[in-house]
Amino acid sequence: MQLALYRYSLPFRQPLIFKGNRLVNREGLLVCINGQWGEIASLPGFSTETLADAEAESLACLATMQRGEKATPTLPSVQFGFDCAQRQWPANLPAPLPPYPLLQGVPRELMLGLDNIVASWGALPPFRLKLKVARYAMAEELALINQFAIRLPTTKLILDANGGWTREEAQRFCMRLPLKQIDYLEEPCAAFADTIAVAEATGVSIALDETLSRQEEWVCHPQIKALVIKPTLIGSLNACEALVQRASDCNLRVVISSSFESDLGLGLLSRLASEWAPDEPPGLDTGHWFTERVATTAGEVMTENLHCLSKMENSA
Ligand code: OSB
Ligand code: MG
Repeated sequence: MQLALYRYSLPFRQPLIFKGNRLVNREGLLVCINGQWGEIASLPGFSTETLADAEAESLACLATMQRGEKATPTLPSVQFGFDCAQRQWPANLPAPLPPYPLLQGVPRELMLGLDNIVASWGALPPFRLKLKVARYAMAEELALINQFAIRLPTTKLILDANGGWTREEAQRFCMRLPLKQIDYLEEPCAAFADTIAVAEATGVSIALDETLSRQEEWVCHPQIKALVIKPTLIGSLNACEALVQRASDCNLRVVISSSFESDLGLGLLSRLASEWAPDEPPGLDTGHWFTERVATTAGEVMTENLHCLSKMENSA
């Protein structure tokens, strides 16, 4: 058995802010078990564990496996990495759908760049487009959304508030949305009960994201339209599959979404998306924030660019 753990650090094109954490580089781990890779990349602001926690648990799990015993990680990012590295991947997955575009930035600047953005798509604008909300002045965010709705009449917008509003703020915002062009709004409020109250008061469709990774209780509701599944935050592939099953039971769409993993992690997530949600464009448009890769375009991991934390081989 061959076991190895590496650490990567990939610079972002521009610093990104995750729930108040300003990140210049994305740091994570890559685990290799008998030639098969997994990625362990807890995300500051979103993961409950730190990268140091994940590294310590990963090394302990590798030592357990080295002794010929079964490792059972407990931290979500470590579970995801070890599960991917040991999974029997299906041989004939459908070709992955391209991710829907994610536009991030200051509304006023996005508004100034709108002509260029629209022109870059030419005659074929995307079916869906995601914008972050609850970050800047409400009037500016609404102005941008309304401009997109007018300029791209065939595009549906996905909005994501990351739980940033009170019930009243969310209601004020949603009353002024062009609802016909809103696909869904992710997590308007921090509490599930507030999110449902906003949906009922305004008619907006909802998707759950943080509610799932925080493992909060939730119930099906006619206005919940989709589950956004971030495997790095959910953890084991079994737990992800249970959510896919629950979505199917409630007739909800499943959107597999990134937590800003490297190109390697994005490739794994893309394969999971084509298996679990073959008809749904995934939320994986985060790779363009990186200026470097961990693997070649052919999928060969460039270990010479990584920091090796452990490398072991035994006869088992
Ligand atoms: O808010 O959904 C989020 C990435 C990291 C942390 C949180 C989020 C995201 C994304 C990923 O938005 C892209 C997507 O879901 O479309
Ligand atoms: Mg989200």
